[in-house]
Amino acid sequence: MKSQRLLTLIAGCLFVFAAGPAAAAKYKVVSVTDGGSISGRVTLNGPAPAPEILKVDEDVEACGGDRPSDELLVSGGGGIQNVVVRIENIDSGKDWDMPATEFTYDQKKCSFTPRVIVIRPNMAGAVLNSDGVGHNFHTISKGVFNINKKIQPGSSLAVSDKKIRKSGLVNTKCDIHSWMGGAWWVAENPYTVLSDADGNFTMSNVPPGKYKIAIWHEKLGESTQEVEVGAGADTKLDIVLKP
Ligand SMILES: [Cu+2]
Repeated sequence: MKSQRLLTLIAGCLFVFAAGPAAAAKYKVVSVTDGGSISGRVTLNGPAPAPEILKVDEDVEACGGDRPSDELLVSGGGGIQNVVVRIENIDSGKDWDMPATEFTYDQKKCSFTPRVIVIRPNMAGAVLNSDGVGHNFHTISKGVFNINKKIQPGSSLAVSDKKIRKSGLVNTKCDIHSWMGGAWWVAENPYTVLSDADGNFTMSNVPPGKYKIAIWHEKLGESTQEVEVGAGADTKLDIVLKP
């Protein structure tokens, strides 16, 4: 009886272990010889709305004063920063080319810096606190990375390479400073990029084929577009989002 229970326990552990990293291991790295690229720009349909002014009513001396929200950043030319553009239906392709080194996510003057990051699964990193006051780092996600922890002034929180196994969205906030907000996007495959300050993005070495491009922005939400990539060719993709 005792050994049977032990066997059941071992089987249970094996199952949990096998089910854990499977989600991130779905993508298969192969050599891409005739790859094309997808490049383009994310722009706003219409004039950029005036940013909301965030009221700083806690630790004003350390944090600085009221500030415009950086949730929606639109350049002079209408480009939108911090949009995650990714291929959704791809099982195999190029190797991961985003750095495997640690990511850092800082809290500076009581704002997340940078606000939005794209990381890969099983990536180690650190959440820093460069401020003279404590932050209570709090993440919300569908089982990707959930934590609720105080980080002392000048200290940091280490994220081990075993913590983030699933892909998807992680929203970040601070329970002490209500205006703080940001996001991590854990990539499902290396064809996952973040638009720059002028809304530009590019994906290289894409195997020829038809793809569904998924688009996500913290404030403007999600949408999809279809593209077809030809061998050795660049496919232009213009993405227009509604304010
Ligand atoms: Cu804080």
